[in-house]
Amino acid sequence: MIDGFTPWPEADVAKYIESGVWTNETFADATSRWASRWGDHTALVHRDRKLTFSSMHEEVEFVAAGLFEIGLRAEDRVVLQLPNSAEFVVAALAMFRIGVIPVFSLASHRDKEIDHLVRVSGAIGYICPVRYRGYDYAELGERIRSRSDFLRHIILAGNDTRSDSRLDLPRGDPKVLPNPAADAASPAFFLLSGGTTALPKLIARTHRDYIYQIRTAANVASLSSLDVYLAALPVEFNFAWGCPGILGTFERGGTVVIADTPSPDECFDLIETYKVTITSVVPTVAVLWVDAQEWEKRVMRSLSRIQVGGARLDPKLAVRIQEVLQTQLMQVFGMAEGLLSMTRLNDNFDVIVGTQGTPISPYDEIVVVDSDGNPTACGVPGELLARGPYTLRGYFCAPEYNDHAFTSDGFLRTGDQAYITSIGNLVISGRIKDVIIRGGEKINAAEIEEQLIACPGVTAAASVAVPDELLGEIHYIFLVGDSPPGSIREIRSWLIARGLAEFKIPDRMEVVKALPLTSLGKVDKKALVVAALNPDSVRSWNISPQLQKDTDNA
Ligand code: OOB
Repeated sequence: MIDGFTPWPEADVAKYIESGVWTNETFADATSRWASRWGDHTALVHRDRKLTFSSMHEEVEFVAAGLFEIGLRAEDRVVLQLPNSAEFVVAALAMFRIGVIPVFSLASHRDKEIDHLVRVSGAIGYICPVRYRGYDYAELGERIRSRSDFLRHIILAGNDTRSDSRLDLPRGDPKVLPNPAADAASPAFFLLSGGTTALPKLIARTHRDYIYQIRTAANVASLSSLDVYLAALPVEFNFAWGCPGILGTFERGGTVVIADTPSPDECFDLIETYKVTITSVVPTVAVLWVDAQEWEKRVMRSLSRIQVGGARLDPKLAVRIQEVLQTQLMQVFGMAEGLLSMTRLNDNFDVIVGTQGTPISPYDEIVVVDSDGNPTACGVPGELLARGPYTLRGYFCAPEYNDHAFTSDGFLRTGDQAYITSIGNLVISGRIKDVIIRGGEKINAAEIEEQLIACPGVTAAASVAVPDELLGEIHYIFLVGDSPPGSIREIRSWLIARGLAEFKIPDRMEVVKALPLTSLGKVDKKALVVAALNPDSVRSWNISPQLQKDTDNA
């Protein structure tokens, strides 16, 4: 087992194995099982590329051999940064085949994030397109390699023409391949936490925990081989990858269609063309779809289910989704760390519209606790804790962080505020962790603040989530200093030059004299949100000490 991975305690391992929750199967086994069971049925469609289960399996073998010939071996880590494509899926399955562990980076990540992922995962390889949507990933790869002591292989998925759309993975002779190397208990891939520290923590997902997750989620979503799943969100997002998503669809012999973007234009065409039956989106995408459908009615009769999750879904929008898209809504609360809670297809209207359902597995354990760690009464909000057969027991290589991220009995502190309704459904009612969820993308406040404070002329900074009709939340920053940047454009250039991904750039900024503090001396972010929503309000904290005295004496 690789160093830095936290296994489940032995008693739980025995319990999950005896009960049949975990099996000995790896994703390498699953890929060949799918090919024998579903052979000529279409597995994967992206643009003009179509793979059956058999041809996908063959492709995986060729690419696994290509990666093996380059020198990648079991337990090596490789940062995988490919856009939505059949190649992403093939590359990931090929790595599972030889026991190499991909780290799922977001396509939007840049120097700062990739450097970090390489460092914490100990990656020796990085797979990226040569160029995509005008961005030169080949150059990014070179910069990353020049800064790393151990990153050896930059694997460009493309030829030298630097064309924007063509992705080619290395191929080799499958005869060189050893028998599948990994075992079911070992990590299959790494997801990134949207958590509370400045840079994302790594979440090792093992073969057996994730295979259990995709099967259980496929049951809850009633997937069968007749289903066609549209991967509208980024494929590296846990939601699209396996809740039940791409892998859950394969597991049931269904077809996966991959979209380049979640735009209604593109996705509605794909839904019509391929008779898509199920998809998953974040609330901001759902808004775009509903608006587009109201504007110009499209025939999407095949779409029988839509999963919505990743951020709070307004009940009014939940109603509109069902009415306008004429499909059954499933609310999903999920996290890369594991726990998935979903409304069920046969739940009543109020549950579907107003709650995030119940955990998908009878082996999931959830508790809501108050600030002293005691369980709250029904309907009373507190922090949601989770433990179970597909929820991690420790972040990768983060022993100190793990000490407070988990309770002494192994429950993950989710950082989400929730309550349980009288009939047992979960409602996410707020957030304790300092994260901005902008259009479904997670931005860590501490990471941005750290960057802003490094900016010349800035002495203090706060990054907050302000409610927004369209994006759910927008990213607002407050700066203090003698000569802070005067505009959001300057901030943008500063952050981009620091190598930060573009989605983390703040939407609005305000320069203030001081940041408000709570009685404990921490930055009072609630007061900042109120200030952001009421720009004309008089704020006592935004007055210099001298002025404050003068006001007091007046
Ligand atoms: C999904 O996963 P992550 O890891 O990107 O983000 C997890 C966080 C949660 O802790 C929570 O703060 C928020 O995203 N969240 C929701 C939510 N679903 C996720 N907040 C309110 N309501 C919801 N329904 O976002 C994710 C992973 C798998 C499936 C779906 C979403």
